[in-house]
Amino acid sequence: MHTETHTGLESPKGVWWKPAHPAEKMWVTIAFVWCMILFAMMPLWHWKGGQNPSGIRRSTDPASYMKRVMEQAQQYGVGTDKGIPVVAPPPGADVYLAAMTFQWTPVLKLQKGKQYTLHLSSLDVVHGFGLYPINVNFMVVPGFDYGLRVTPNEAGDFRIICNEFCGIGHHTMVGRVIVEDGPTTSAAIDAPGANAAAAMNPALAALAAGSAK
Ligand SMILES: [Cu+2]
Repeated sequence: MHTETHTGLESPKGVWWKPAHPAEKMWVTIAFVWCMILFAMMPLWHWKGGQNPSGIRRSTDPASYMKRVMEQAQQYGVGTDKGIPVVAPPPGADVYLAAMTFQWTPVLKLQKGKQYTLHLSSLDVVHGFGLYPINVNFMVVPGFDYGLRVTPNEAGDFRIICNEFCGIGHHTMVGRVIVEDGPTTSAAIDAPGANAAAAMNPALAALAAGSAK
């Protein structure tokens, strides 16, 4: 039993020159082999994991991104939902979703089984796109436009939550994605047919208008 006491100033007697116990050698070998397996998994996950973003990313600024969101509301707007524009872009379209303290704009109506390019960007601080109750998470960063190729495989009324703490109203930052089985209708909207672009938050509309790019 090791009964000797020592302080941090006097180092304990070394034993490194004594041969290692076979069990210790065994554990070192297992740990090393495991390290090598994990090391090989990194590039393997990159190619085979299927978790990589689709690679569309470009830099942007809040004003020009908001301008795209506005244009989309003018083009594909189908109504409003609690004052937030609802857009129903056709399959294959580029869909622009903006995050800001403390809301997601616009509400998206998509069709099940069709592919879209979902663009995400923040107009202020870092937010997190979390699709509830499905496990989809993506960071939404100001100044960058991330385009993800998505194909909704389930119809339903989903909520987007923010999973990156962004301020006092973080917990109220809830967005909405409606996935319909078949062509989109105006159901489940407060004001079908209302001018979606006009419903845009005036401060945001001014931001987009001010960009003039
Ligand atoms: Cu947040």
